[in-house]
Order: sequence, then structure tokens, then C-alpha cells
Amino acid sequence: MRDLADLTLKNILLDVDDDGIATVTLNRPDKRNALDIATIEELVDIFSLLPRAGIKAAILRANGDHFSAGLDLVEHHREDRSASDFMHVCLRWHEAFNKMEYGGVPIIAVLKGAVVGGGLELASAAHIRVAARDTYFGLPEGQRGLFTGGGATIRVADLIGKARMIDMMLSGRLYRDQEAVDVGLCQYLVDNPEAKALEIARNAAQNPPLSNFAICSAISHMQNMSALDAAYAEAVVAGVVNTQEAAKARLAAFAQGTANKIKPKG
Ligand code: 1HE
Repeated sequence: MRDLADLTLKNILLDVDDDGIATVTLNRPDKRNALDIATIEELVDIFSLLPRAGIKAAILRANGDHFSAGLDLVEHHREDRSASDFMHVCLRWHEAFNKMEYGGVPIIAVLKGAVVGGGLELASAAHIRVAARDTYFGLPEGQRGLFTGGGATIRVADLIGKARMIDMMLSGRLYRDQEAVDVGLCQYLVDNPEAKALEIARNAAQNPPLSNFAICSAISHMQNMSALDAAYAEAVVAGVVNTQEAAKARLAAFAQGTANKIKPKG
């Protein structure tokens, strides 16, 4: 198996700290972190390996003022792709984003500036979105004569509902501020999103990896199933997770009255 250290990365920086928290940084700020095919391939490589590399949680962030301006429109124009070519490009986007959503490693996205088009598709493949106060969300595909191709019809519609998604695409509406939280585009809107994301990642990393695997994989899979099949799958997953060795000490602590209590702080 390839190791994370063996990856050759050009547009993305990858760092893993001593606690097993990976930081994945989009690093094309001069192009507003537009997603060219090379970046997508790097995302495929990284997120294919993370779950098997003992990573406990990952932060997805970007250098520069904007999270991502979406599809690299200049590359798309230059390549003059055929329908078949672009279908295969989209399939690589799906490969990358499915590895993220279904990989089982908690991914926390740190958002700022433009989170538009394919940038929003990328952000919506993360498990938690933490936004800076200057973040705005848009789907300008229609204005560019394009359509979503990186899973927005699934993930963005899932986050905000199809009526809002269609409105964004027809009217060019941008969501920002508290309204973006209220409609479900992000879960946190804070002054220091990098610190908040790290705090969330470190908390999540305290959970046993098998629990996080279920949270960051099984829930998404079950959303794709009938209620009957999802209930069956949930029982099977719970059978494995809820009897894991790593849970035993925690359950013993609770039985002995020494475990933390689940109460709001303060
Ligand atoms: C880009 C891209 C890009 C910037 N592809 N190169 N996405 C969009 O329609 C959004 C397009 N971008 C913008 O509206 C603006 O660039 C921003 C609001 C994000 C930022 O504005 P600003 O003033 O800070 O930057 P800029 O001057 O517009 O751009 C700086 C450079 O980044 C410039 O390159 P340069 O070589 O001339 O310096 C831009 O060309 C470059 N750049 N955005 C390529 N998107 C799977 S289907 C998904 C379909 C979609 O994602 S559609 C949505 C596309």
C-alpha cells in the first residue's frame, strides 16, 4: 500500500501532527483554489489513503482569501473537452468526494471567502463545515453556461433542500452570515474558524476510530437505503461498534460513576 509520505502533491499541502490529525490545504491561492484536474487527482490520492493511514480526523482548509472558486474554468476552456471527456472528469470528482464522505475519517472543512460551484461541492463532502464571517456560498454554474458535476445535486440538495438549490442556480442568490447557518450550508460561523475546526477535530479524535468510522461512513450509506434496509444495516453496524473492545473501558467507567456526564457546560 502507498504511504501518505509517498504522495507527490503539487496543489495541496498535507501535514499530519503527532496526534494523528491531518491538515489538507488547498494551495492555489493565486487561482482562488480553482479545482483543476490535477487537484482533484491529489484529493483522490489523499482521501483514498487517509482511512488506512491511522488518521483520526482531518481538517480541509485553503490558503489565500477564498476556500475555492470551483471548477477551473480556464483549464476547462483550454481543454475544449468533449462530453465524454468531461463525464470522466466528473467521475474523478465523484471519486474524490465519495472517498471523503464515505471514508470513515471525520473531515472538518474550514471555509472563507468564496465557496462557490465546485468549491461548494467539495465543502459539502466534508462532515462538518466551519465558516469564517466573510464566507459566501453560491452555485454560479447556470451563469457560466454550465451545470453542477461534482455531486451538488446530491450533497447540496441534501444540505439545503432542492428548492433552495434551484433558487441559488436560477437567481444567482448567494448565502452568507447567519442565514447560511440557518439553511444548513455550514454548522458554525465564527471569528476563528481554524481554531474551531481544530477543537472539533481534537474532540472527534477522542472517539474510538471504529465509532468515527460508523459516524462518517454508515450514516451516509444509510441515507441511500430504504428505511427497512437502513434499519437492518444500522443494527449490523451497531452490533460491531457497540461491542468493540475500545468501548468496554468507557462503559465500565460509566457503570462505576466515574465517566463524564453529558450536560451543557456552564
Ligand atoms: C480562476 C477561477 C476559476 C478565479 N477557474 N481560474 N466558478 C466561478 O464561476 C467563480 C469564478 N471566480 C470568481 O468569481 C472570482 O475569481 C472570485 C470571486 C472567486 C475571486 O475574485 P478575485 O477578484 O479575488 O480574483 P480574480 O481576479 O477574479 O481571479 C484571480 C485569478 O484566479 C485569475 O487568474 P489570473 O491568472 O488572471 O491571475 C482568475 O482567472 C483565477 N480564477 N476563479 C480558473 N474558477 C464539476 S462542475 C463544477 C462547475 C463549477 O464549479 S462552476 C463555478 C465556477
